[in-house]
Amino acid sequence: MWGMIATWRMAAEGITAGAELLAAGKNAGDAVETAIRAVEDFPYYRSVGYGGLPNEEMEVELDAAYMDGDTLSIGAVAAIRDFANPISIARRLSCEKVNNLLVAEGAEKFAQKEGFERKNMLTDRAKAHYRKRVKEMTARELKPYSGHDTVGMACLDQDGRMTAATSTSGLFMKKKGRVGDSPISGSGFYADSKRGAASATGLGEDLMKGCISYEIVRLMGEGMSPQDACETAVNRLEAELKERRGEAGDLSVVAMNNRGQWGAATNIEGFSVAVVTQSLEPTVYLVKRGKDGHCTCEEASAQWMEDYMRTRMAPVEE
Ligand code: SD4
Repeated sequence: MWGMIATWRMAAEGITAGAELLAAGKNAGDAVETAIRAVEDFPYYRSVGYGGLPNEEMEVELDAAYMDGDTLSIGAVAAIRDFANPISIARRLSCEKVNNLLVAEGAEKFAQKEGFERKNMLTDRAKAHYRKRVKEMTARELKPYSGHDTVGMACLDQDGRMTAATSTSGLFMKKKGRVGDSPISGSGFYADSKRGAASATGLGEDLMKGCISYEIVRLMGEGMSPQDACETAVNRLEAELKERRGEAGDLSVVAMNNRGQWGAATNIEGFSVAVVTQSLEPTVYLVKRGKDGHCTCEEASAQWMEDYMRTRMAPVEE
């Protein structure tokens, strides 16, 4: 069995490319890197890679991570600027014995030395979004950009190896130097080939309070299905946050176990996931949470898919 699950519809083309590798017997590392690079390279996805939304100072600072579930090796970069594919730099760092998580100039220096492609990641479109937001901003409340955000994936190859990976420009208008959950092990991602892999998207500050990706993998290790593990982790963390702090931010997660079963959960409206397995063509699902806290995945309609692309590519009205 092989498979991949990713946060948000934007990952559909990426997992399709990754699935070709998995079907051909390639490893979960190559598949997940290929899949994430496809999202990073597509300029109309506003919260990942090229075209990602800038921070308060109008700079695009990117976070990314990679984890190998066989060796538990982790590599990550945070607040890196001007490199085309942060995921590839993160994966390269996972091969090091130490210095696995590098930030800002340190990450850029490493990437430069290793010959990774430099690129100005700030597009005119992202600048237009920035100017629009500056005009609109009345309250200084930071929220995940609505519609589609961090890409996070869990992947299983034919040899039973699992990987997890993330890539994001983080929260729109974040402070320079702010780091979210995405490059932080156990929060934005976790993979253990003996149990499963998980990844998260939403408000990093809250996802980190529950180490949510590790928690999901832990629950799968105790015998829960990926779906139950995702729901349990989201519902418990949300309840704890509400009890202790009066509110909870956006929490959305995906997971796959080492048999290729998958699950997704969310506490928001409009969360979508992209899934492919040996027995399932690449498919986009909308994740809906019922009143009882259970989440169901409904296949996105052709109309929904069309509307999605149209709104993504529509001119930015300033
Ligand atoms: C972060 N979790 O930097 C990311 C952003 C995100 O949906 O996923 N937005 O906090």
